[in-house]
Amino acid sequence: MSFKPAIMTGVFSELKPEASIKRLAGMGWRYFEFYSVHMAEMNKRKDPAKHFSALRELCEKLEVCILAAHDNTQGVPPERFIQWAQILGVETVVLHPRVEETKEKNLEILNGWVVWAERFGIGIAVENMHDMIPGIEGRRVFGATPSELLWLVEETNPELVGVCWDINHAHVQKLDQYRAIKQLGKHLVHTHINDTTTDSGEQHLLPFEGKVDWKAVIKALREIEYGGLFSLEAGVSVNSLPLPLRDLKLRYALELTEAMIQRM
Ligand SMILES: [Mn+2]
Repeated sequence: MSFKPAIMTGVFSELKPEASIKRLAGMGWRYFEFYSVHMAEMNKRKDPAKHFSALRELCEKLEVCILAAHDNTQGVPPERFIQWAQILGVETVVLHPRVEETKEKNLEILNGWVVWAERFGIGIAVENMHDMIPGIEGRRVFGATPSELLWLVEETNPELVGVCWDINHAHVQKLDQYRAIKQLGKHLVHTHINDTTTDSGEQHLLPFEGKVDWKAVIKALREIEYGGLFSLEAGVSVNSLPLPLRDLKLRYALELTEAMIQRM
C-alpha cells in the first residue's frame, strides 16, 4: 500500500472549481482535495445539489476523484458541507481546530460535525495547528500537538474521526516529524504536504523549498503503512505565478510528488 499524490483545487483559487479540476486533470493530477473557498462558492449557487452532481459527473468523465474537502473556515454549516461532500464522493472532510478555544469547546464543535459525518458515512480529519501567532510571544493554542488531536479522536468516534498532519504547521511548532507521525499511527488519515523556510511562520511552499526533513516524513509514513492522500497544500510558491505560467510549476509539482512516493 502506498499513498497517492493529490492537490488542493485552490491552486487555481481565481477559477471556478470545475475549471480548476479540468486544468489539473489535463496535467495528470488524479486526486483532489476540494478547496474551502470553492465549497463556499458552490454552496451559494442556486440549486447547489445539481451543481455538485454535475461536478461529480465531470470528475467521472475525466477519471479523477475528489477524495477530501477542506474545511470549516468559510462558514458553510456542517449539515450542508457534509451533504455536498457526499455528492462529490469525498471520503474525508478536513477541519481546523479552533485554536483560540478550550479543548472542551473544540470537542463540542467537532461533535456538531460528527453527527452529520456518521449519518452520511464520511470521515473527518482534524488538522494540527501551531502556536506561532504573529505578535504574541510564548502563546499556547489548542490543537498543535499529536496528543491534543488524539484526545479529540478518542472522545468522538475513532472509527470515523482521525488526524490530518500538516507538515509545515508541525515544522513551525518545532515538532519532530518522525516521532509525531509515529505517535499518530493508524489515526493519521490525511496529510497536508507543504514546506517552510522559517521556524516562526508557515509558508506553504513545495517540498524541498524549505527546511522540512522529508526523509524523516516519508520514513514515518511508510512505517505506519499510511495509505491516504499525499495532498499538496501549496501557497505562495504556486499562487504567485501568473495564471498562464502556473501550469509549469504544477506539472513539476506532480512529477516531484510522484518521485518522492516512488523513489524515497
Ligand atoms: Mn493545512
